[in-house]
Amino acid sequence: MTFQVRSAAMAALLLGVSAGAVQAEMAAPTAPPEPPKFEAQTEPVYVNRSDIFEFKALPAYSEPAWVTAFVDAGKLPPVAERLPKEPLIYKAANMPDGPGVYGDVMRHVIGGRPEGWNFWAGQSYGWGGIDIGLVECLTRTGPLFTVNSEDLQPLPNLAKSWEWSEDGKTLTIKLIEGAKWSDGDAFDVEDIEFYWNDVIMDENVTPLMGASPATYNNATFAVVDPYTFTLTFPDAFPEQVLYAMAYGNFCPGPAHVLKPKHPKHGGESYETFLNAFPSDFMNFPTMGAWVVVEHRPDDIVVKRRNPYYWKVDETGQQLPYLDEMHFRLSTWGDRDVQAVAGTGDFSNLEQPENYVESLKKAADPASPARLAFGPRSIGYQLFFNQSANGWGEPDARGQAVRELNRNLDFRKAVTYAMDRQRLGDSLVKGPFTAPYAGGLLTSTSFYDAGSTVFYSFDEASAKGALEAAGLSDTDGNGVVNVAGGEDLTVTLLVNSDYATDGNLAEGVVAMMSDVGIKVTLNSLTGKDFDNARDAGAWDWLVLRNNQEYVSAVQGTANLAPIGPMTAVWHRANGAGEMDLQPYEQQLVDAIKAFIGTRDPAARIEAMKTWQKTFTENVTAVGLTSYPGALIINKRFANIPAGAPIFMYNWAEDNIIRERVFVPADQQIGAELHPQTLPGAPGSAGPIAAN
Ligand code: BQZ
Repeated sequence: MTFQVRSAAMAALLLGVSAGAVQAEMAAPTAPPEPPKFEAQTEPVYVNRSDIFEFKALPAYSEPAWVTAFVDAGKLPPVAERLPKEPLIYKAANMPDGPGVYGDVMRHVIGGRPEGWNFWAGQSYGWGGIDIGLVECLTRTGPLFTVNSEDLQPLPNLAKSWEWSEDGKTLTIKLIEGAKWSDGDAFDVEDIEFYWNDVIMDENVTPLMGASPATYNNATFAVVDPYTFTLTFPDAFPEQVLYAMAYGNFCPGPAHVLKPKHPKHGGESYETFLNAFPSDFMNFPTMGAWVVVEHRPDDIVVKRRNPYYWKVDETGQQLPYLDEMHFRLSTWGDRDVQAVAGTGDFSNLEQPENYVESLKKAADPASPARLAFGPRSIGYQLFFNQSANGWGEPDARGQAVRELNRNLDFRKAVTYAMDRQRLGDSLVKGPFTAPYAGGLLTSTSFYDAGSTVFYSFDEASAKGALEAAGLSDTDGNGVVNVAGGEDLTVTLLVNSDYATDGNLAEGVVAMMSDVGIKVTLNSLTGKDFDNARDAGAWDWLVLRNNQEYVSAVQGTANLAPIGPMTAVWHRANGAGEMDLQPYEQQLVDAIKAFIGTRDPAARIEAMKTWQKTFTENVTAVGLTSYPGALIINKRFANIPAGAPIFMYNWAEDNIIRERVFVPADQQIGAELHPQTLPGAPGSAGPIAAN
């Protein structure tokens, strides 16, 4: 994609007028433009949480016939002994196609790669749903897109129930009783204790999605009994914390295999703990529905059903229905191509560059896949690194940029210089993209246009703002100069795993050049990008939103620097110090107010305050927002209507894969290890009954 680089500075020079003489008042901020109408193609069927599932004992349970052969061979206990006292039972009435049948496989395609299986020490599994199915968490929020707003609270999961004390400062959490890890080891409070004491509270350990004490309102933890623990908080009724117990945060690992590798429990070092379960370690124990039994690097990861999975349907069939899961190790763009072609089964269509082709292919009645757009829940922002006390260890140039990043006039110059319509059109023409003011997305229930400050595209105002920030092109070469006379050069970190991220970054480079800011791209892939992002090794960052900007209630702690590692744009330096600016402190106060109360009106007000403070101060520059589409192969049943690709979580969680099935007459026989089960942790792969 190319841009005509129109340089006003150059034109001004030709007219004998230095760019610096281009004086301009800054245009007044406005309300954000109304996004083009885009109706989600299917609407969810709204229910209450209790309509989806319950925990209770059934008189009898069943399993795939071929699994019984393992019981007969003495390799497995009978199914009733593999299930908890009261399994989680999915209600038939909430299943779009009712109780299913066993068999078949869901073939994912992902753009990431598994580093290893130690999520708790920060290893990535490659995303794309491979980890969502492997780390089950205390609560669950993905399916909340179907829950009535008046009943909106996280769903129970490994935490079967919870209760607040009278004074609202102690939360007592009851775990599901009698559930087992996929290797048969008991799941109980020992797993929670290890997660809390040796992952969350150990400063030398950072789980993959950065959970820290601040994620849980700095609670204190105590064991009550083998299936009960408490969290005690400084404020009353911080109900928000229940969202912070869903995917990505409170997802306990198998203490029986992790603990011995942890340096506090006899392990050699934090380094060896991190690398204790490399990506060729098979059959790593999980509470999830499927276990990794095969990994061919750069080719495929294969999972087989977990015979101890603790969820059933109302007829007593142990879940999951699907016996096998594939994760073809490719690219994110290829995921779209394979899903519409029918060689893959699932994709979150999230790169607008692929929209037209995918829509064309899916419109064919013979297409193997269904494609349905959801709400405008994908958004990109440009963040400024706002630490000036050493986070990321900048050199002199980088430090000078960070000082500028802390200057509101400089941040205003960047947002005035951003032609968001042009950015969106460069990805895809049509009603999809919308200029995005930054902060909460319009598809969020807490979004309030009246609290959203928008600086519309205006190059003259951009130059005026640069002037106000003390920047002008003193040597007339078209680039403004910093105090020491050098050209202002900014590095822009971008994730090269996605075409969209790269295209937006190139658009930013061109638009900044038009107002005299030189931007150089630092394109990194996968974990290198994640590590650079989290280490603060960047000046500016183009980043696709995480859940907090599309739901407000999931990942809320990340909306402000309330802890040393919460806000992506400002983290603590090596000494743990934070040099927050006054407006950032206001963001912290607003988020603490939001997560510290259960009063709906107070929460709405707190989020309005946050949105106004965030957008007025250009904490980040909103770039573009657009709807994603779920592409699912037509043979799958029990896909909930209106499933968004991204809201409280990604669609891999939202569609509840453990209750998805393929009618017997549509199964494609694509299993790579039919009639096998996971082997012992660390053993070579799947095992047969005989
Ligand atoms: C969805 C998702 C499931 C992470 C990842 C990836 C990482 C980020 C983000 C998305 C991928 C897919 O997103 O793009 O459609 O399948 O995996 O986890 O972008 O690089 O760090 O936050 O979720």
